Amino acid sequence: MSEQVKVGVVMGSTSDWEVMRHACDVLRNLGVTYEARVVSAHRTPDLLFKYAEEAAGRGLTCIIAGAGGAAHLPGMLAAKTAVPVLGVPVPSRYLKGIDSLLSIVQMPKGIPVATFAVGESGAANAALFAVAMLASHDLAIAGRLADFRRMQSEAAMASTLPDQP
Ligand code: RP5
Repeated sequence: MSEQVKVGVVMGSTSDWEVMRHACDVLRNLGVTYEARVVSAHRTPDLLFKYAEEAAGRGLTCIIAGAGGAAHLPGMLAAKTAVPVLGVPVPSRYLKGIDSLLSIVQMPKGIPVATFAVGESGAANAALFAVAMLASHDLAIAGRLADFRRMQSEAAMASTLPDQP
């Protein structure tokens, strides 16, 4: 039997994948089960409602939602489920993601979306945040997160700058 999916990763379009794959990479590398799907607020609104309504019953612990432009997806998901939603603003063609960021971060009081940086750093950090939440009650995940952070620190300590003139 396949393992229970813990984290949902959704995005408004296949064009978001180049950013959102960084969230999936982190989850996979740290051994957290996830699913990745396209769910669009404006192109497939009924699917959005269904995904949000079924999230808790399916055992999702959080949903990482990436979208660009007038990025309704994270906020609409959060409006339809109490499962925590982590929003990732995807860079947009004309406004470079400022539109995505403001659309996601400026949620009115009452329905929160935890909003991360624009682009791949935001996608990766949203996944690391999800891992940190899971780590609080899963020792194996906590151990892998601690190893990741230790290796990251060691790499920074071992790094060198080019020779100076
Ligand atoms: C949003 O519109 C998506 O999240 C994507 O960032 C943006 C553009 O989508 P495409 O026109 O590339 O499918 O819904």
